[in-house]
Amino acid sequence: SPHLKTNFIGRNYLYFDSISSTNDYAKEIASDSPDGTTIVAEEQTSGRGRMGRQWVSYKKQGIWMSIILKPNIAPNDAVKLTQVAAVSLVDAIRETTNLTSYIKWPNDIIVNGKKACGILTEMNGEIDKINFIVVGIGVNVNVDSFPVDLQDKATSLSIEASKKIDRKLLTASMLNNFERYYRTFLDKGFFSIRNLCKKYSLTLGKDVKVIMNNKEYVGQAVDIGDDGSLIVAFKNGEKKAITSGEVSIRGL
Ligand code: BT5
Repeated sequence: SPHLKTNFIGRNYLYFDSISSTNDYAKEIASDSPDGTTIVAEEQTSGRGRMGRQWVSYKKQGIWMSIILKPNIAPNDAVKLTQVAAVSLVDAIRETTNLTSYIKWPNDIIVNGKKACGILTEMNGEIDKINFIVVGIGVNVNVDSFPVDLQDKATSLSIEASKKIDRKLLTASMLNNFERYYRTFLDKGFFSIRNLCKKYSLTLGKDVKVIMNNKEYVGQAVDIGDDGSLIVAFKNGEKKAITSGEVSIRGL
């Protein structure tokens, strides 16, 4: 694509008409693939979300892709790449559609209150060393209708913009932005994109429900930590940095 301005992200580009899951395939080939290898499929037959959830990936209606990365960072830092992908998506969506989107921490991109993209970051490595990371990105670009159970929480860019969106332009823009933010993150650390994460956040300032050890707690999201975590202030005055587990915005 002439629109791709990257040095290494997406330079090794593997394209499939149909695949089970680009993340699964990426994990299979990662050890033998160069840094930045990008896998794109027109359709996924077993697209996945987090915790074994399903990801609806209709043929030619979205961007279903995975990026293989081999950074020299601590395994704990892998989650920050979800935030790198999220800010890249918000910029790419604005550049190609003019739509304003927001990050629902940690991995959803929301347009007009509904989920338009999801990110699934997976890591392979040991306690002290990363072998590779796969950042999976699902964007509902031209999906025109969703399964009944998703209709009130999912949307597509074409539905929100009331017009078809060029998937190639959006993919290139996403990869261009991703490489830029990824380099900034590697060179300068997460704090260099933290302000953008805060600016684009839908979660900050909202009441959130946090599920920890099977118990539900209600608090207010007050900050994004310098490690990409969500800082939640609870009623008893305690503040906690949430790095994993489930956070849901009440009322969304
Ligand atoms: C995610 O999980 O949001 C991560 C989605 C990552 C998908 C990409 S596509 C390329 C790569 N290959 C894969 O196999 N996956 C990645 P989570 O936060 O767990 O959200 C999953 C939930 O979102 C589901 O349980 C549904 O409720 C909802 N959902 C499913 N498909 C959707 C869609 N197309 N659009 C919006 N919401 C959806």
